[in-house]
Amino acid sequence: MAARTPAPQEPRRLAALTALERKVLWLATWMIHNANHLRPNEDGLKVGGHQASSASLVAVMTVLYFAVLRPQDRVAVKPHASPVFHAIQYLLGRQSREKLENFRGYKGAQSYPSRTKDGDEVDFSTGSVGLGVAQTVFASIVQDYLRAHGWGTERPEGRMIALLGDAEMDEGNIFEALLEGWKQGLRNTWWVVDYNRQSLDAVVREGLYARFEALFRAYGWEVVTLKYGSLQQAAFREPGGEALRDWIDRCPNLLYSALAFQGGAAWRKHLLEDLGDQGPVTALIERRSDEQLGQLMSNLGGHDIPSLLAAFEAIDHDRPVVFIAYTIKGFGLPLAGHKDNHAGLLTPAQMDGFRARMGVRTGHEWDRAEGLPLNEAALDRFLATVPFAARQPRRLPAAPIALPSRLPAPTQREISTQQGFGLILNEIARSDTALADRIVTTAPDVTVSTNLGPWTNRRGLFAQQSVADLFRKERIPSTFTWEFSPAGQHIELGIAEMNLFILLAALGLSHSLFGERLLPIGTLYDPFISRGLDALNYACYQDARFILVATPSGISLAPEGGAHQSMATPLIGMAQDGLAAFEPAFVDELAVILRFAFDYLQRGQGQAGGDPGKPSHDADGGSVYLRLSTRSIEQPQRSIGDALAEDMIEGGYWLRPPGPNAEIVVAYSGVVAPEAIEAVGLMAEDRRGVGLLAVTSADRLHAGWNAAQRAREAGLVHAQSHVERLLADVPRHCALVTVIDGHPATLAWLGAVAGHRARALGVEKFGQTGTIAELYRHYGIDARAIVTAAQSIAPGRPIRHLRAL
Ligand SMILES: Cc1ncc(C[n+]2csc(CCOP(=O)(O)OP(=O)(O)O)c2C)c(N)n1
Ligand SMILES: [Mg+2]
Repeated sequence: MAARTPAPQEPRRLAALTALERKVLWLATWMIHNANHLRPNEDGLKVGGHQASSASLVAVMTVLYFAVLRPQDRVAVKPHASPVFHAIQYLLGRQSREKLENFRGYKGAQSYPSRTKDGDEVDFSTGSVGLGVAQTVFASIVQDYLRAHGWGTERPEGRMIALLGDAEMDEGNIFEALLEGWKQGLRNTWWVVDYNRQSLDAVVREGLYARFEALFRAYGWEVVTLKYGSLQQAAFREPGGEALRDWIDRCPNLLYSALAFQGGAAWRKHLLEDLGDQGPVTALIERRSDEQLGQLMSNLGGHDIPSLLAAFEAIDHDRPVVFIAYTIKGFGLPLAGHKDNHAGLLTPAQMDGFRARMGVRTGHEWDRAEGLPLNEAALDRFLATVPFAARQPRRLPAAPIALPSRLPAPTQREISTQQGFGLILNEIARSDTALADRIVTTAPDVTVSTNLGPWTNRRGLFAQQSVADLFRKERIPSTFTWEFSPAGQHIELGIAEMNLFILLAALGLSHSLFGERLLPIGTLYDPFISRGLDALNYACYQDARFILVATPSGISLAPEGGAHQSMATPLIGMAQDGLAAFEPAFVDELAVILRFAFDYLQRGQGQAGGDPGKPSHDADGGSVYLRLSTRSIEQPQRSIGDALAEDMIEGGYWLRPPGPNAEIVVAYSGVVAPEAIEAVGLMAEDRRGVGLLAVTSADRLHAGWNAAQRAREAGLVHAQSHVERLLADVPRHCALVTVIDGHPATLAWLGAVAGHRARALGVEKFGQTGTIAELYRHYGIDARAIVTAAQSIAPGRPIRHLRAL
C-alpha cells in the first residue's frame, strides 16, 4: 500500500466527513431512542439502548467507512456500535429505513451486528465480546492461506479490521489470538481500540494504555496512539500549551470523565484551580468561552476527523497495527463521560435539545440529508466517491467442490472410529482431487493424537515460509514429517481451543469472505469442546461451515482419567444450532457420514428442496460434529447400499429389525455397540423378536422428528420423520432400552416418539479411571446393565443369561 498523497479536494472531504459524523451520531442516537421497547418514560428511566457506547465510535467509523475502507476490507464492529454501523449503511443505501425504525425489534436491524440476521452485509458478527476481534486475526491468516495456494489472487488483499472496546481487551481469547497471530506471521490486521476508559460498570484502571502498548509491541504490532485531537494539538503550540498537555496527561480517568460530563464551566473551574496564576496557560484557558473550552478538552484523537484520517492513511505496510483511539463515552450527547452511562438513554427533554442542536425537524428524523449542510443530490455525489461503496455485494459467490459418490471405508476387522478417520483422510490425501486440495485441517496441538498425522505427512503443514523437518534432515527416524511450507494444508495451532473454533469460523466463511471454498476440518479432544464452546457457538451463529472431529470421547478412553472424559457433549451436539452431530460406531458408517458432511458444508440457502420430515437445516446445510472414539471394536462385514447409507445419514438404522411381537428394542449410539449387540444376543432366548437400533445421529433423528411434528401441525398431514418410520412397526407394548457413552438424555426421548416405555442408560457422573470393562460396569452401560434394565422394564420370564454376567 503506497503512502497517499493528499487529494486536492482535501478540505471538502474533511468538511463532508465532519458533516457525516454529526449525521451518523444523530441517526444512531435516534434509532435507539425510537426503538419502541426502549423509549424512556417521562422520568427518562428506561435503560438498555447503549447510546453512549455507540457514540464513542462515531468519528472512527465515519472516517473508516466514508474514506478509508476498500471493498476488500472486512470489519468486526464492537457490539454496541451496531446502530452506528446500520446508520452508515443506511446512508450508503445498503440498509432500509424500515429496518432502522425497527431496530432491536422482530426482524429489525439487530442489536449487535449479525452476518446471518442483518441485511446490510455485516462482515463478522459480534456480541460476545472478544470473539469478533480475534476473528480478524484468523480471517487474515485464511486470506494468506488462500493466496499461498494460488487462490483469489485476482482480488486485492483486504485488511481485517476490528473496532473494539477498551474493556473488551479483558477477554482472554484476545490474548490467545495475539500469540497465535505472532506465530503465524500475521499481516493486514488493524485493531482500533475505543479507549473511552469506561466499561459497563466502571471506569478502567489508570495507565491501561501503557499495558496495551507494551503488549502489542511485544507481539510485533505497530502501536499508533491517537490521544490529542487537532484542536488540542494547536492549543499545545500556544504559549502555556505544554502545561495544559501536562495537566491532561496527569488527569485521572475518572476525573476526566466527570468533567467531560459536566462541560465547559466545570472544566474551567477545575483547570483554573490547578493551573490558575500560571501566566500563559491561564491566559490560554481564559481566552476561550465555556463552550470552546469544553470542545477543546473533549477533542480527543478518537473524535478528531483530521487526526483519524491522517493516522489511517499513513499506514504504508502490511504489519498488524493497533490504534489506541482516546474517546469519551457518549461523545456529543448529554450523557458524555458519565460513569453510569453504558445503558443510559437520553430523556425526552434531552432528546429535544439534541434534535435542535442537530438541526433535525420533527417528522424528518430519517430524511437522509436532514440536518446536513448539503442537499440529497450533493450527498449522493459524495457517497458515489466513497471507495467502500464501489463493489456490491460484499458476500462473494464460490464454486462448489466436486465430491466422489462414496469415500472408501477402511476394511480392518477391528478398528476405532478415530483410526478409521485417520485412514479415510490418508486415502483422500493420496488422491489427486479437488476434494483433497480444498480440505484444510487444523488442530490445537493434538494433530498426532487425533490421527491427523498421516494426512499431515502427505499434505504438509502450512506456513508463510518453508521450514524443513530437521529430524528428517538429520536422518533421525520419526513417524511424522513436519515440513512447513506455503503449500501445506494443515494449520498447526497452539493448545488454545478458542483459537481452534475462531479459526474454523474464519476458514468456514472463506467462500463468502474471499470467494474461495475451503473444506475445513478441526480436531480436538471431545471434552475440550467445552473450553471453546462460546467460540463454537459464535462460529455457528455466523453460519461458518466446518467439520469438527472430537476424539477421544466419553469414558471409553478409560485409563486416561476423569479429567479427559466427556459426557455432556452429545447434548451440546443436539442443542447447538447450525451443527449436525453424529456419533458413528463403525468406520463404514463414518465414511458415509464424512462424505455427507463435505456435501452438507457446501449447501446454500434453500438450494435443496425442503422435505417436511427432514431436519429443518437440511436444505441450508451447516457444520458437522463427529464424536469419535479411540476404542477399537469389531466391525460388521457388509457392503452398504444406497438405502442403508441414507438411513445412516438420517440418523439411524436397524442393525437387527424387531420381530412382529418384539418385547424389547435396544437403541445404542456410538462406541457401546459391542455391549448392545452382546446384550441383544443374551436376551434372544427369553424375549421375543428383540430389535437392535443403531443411532448414528441422535441430533438428526430428533430434529427430523420435531420438523415432522411442526409440519403436521401446519396441516401437512402426511409428513413423517425418519425416526417415526423406524419405530412405526415396533409394537406398542414393546419397551426400549437406550445406551450411550454420554448423558442418557441424548436418547431418552426415543420412547416418546411412538409411545414406548423407555429406560435410558448413560453416564451421569464421571471421573473414574480403570479399564473400559470396569468403567462400563461402574457407570452401568455394559451388557449386564442393558439386560438388567430390559428385564425390569419388560417383565417376563427371567433372562437366564443375566445370572452369568
Ligand atoms: C462475553 C461477554 N460478556 C459480557 C458481555 C456484556 N457486555 C457488553 S459490553 C460490556 C463492556 C463494554 O465495555 P467496553 O468494551 O469498554 O465498551 P464500551 O461500551 O465502553 O465502548 C459488557 C461487559 C458481553 N457482551 N459479552
Ligand atoms: Mg470502554
